[in-house]
Amino acid sequence: MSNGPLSSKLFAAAKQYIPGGVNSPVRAFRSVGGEPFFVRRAKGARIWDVDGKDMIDYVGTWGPAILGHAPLPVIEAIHNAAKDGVSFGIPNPYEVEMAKLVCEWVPSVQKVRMCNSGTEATMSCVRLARGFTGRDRIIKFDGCYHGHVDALLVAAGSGALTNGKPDSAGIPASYAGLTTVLPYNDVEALEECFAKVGHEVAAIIVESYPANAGLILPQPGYLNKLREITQKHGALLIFDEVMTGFRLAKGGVQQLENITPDLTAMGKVIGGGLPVGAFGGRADIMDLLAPDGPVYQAGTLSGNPVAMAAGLAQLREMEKQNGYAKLDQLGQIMEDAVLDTLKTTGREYQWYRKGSMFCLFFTDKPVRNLTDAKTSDIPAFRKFFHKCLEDGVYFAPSQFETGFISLAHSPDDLARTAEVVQGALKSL
Ligand code: HOZ
Repeated sequence: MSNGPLSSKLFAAAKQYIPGGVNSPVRAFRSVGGEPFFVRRAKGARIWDVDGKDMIDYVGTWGPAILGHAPLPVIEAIHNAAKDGVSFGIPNPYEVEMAKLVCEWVPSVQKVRMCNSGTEATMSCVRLARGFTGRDRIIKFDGCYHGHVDALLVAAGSGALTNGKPDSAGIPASYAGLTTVLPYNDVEALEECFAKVGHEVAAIIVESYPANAGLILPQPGYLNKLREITQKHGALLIFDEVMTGFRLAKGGVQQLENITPDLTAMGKVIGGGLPVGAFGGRADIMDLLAPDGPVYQAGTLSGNPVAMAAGLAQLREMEKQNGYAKLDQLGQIMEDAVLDTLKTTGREYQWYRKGSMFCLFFTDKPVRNLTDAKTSDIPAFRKFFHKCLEDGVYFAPSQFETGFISLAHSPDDLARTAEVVQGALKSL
């Protein structure tokens, strides 16, 4: 699909002043080809580009828009907070309310600190884990993305015990070498790794449901295994719930799976669409943070009153509307329609969904890890993506991302989406 003239003009200008024309690489549409559209307005389940085209949106600003775009309670909370000042750099009452709510909602969190992004949250969890254990090695999984933290931007090794290689220029190999990458959902590889280097491991960090390589779900018992093996070897378990936290349940995956991680990284939904992250967990670990302890972490805008007010309003509205149960119902409607469409179009693509998060992998192979996900037919995905966009449905511009349904998606939106998806699959 070619872009409207205003989007094209803006992209040309953006490329002169912003690297690649974007402020985050996935927005550049490189993995689907073509150019990004520029958004003028977003409301409910829809976004409008600068050329006036409207689309049903399943990106939802990459997760935060759980009530839909620009929900009234959040917008009012932002206005009310902003009238009293947009940043103080000294404690404010909203921060205390937010901390109390997070500790009440997220089972493992006894203390929490706010920051400004998911990247800051995971980075701080890793630093805390190293400070607490006095060990350096971190284990992460193939296909899990934890923001652009140096130590976590590490390519997946093909062998289970391969030490990390930097996945980005600018990261010293010696630094990345402290990260071990394992295949997700592979108990044998995990046991082998701990048998060799368990005494060096500060923490396992895992996206509780990996949602940055499409959506990959854990095999039964796998997350329990991570909990057991870390406990046995004196390492910490860090759940990255930036994508799943406050989206799948009040207490995220740890509530759904009844697992107690030591630390949790949070973000996205908790900020009501404003830039927010948070990390929390066991009080004895969190108390190592400055000013009480020796692990330094800070931020001028952390606990920002406007962001806190927006996040609190969004979370309270979710509770008021019994949002998680409703989102699951909407997810089920979409799932039924997609499975039906796959049957009628004779495609054996793999569909995964949990609540309001979903992914259709363009492969007939069940997806348990990144290697499986990479068997997807990327050219077919590209065609599908552009056909959907042309017909007014915006999915993430990459096979390796997750889709999000919001409370603003109506049954009519979902029915229209099903028609568009069917048409796009038929066109392949
Ligand atoms: N997969 C990313 C969100 N967790 C996409 C958003 C971005 O990098 O801008």
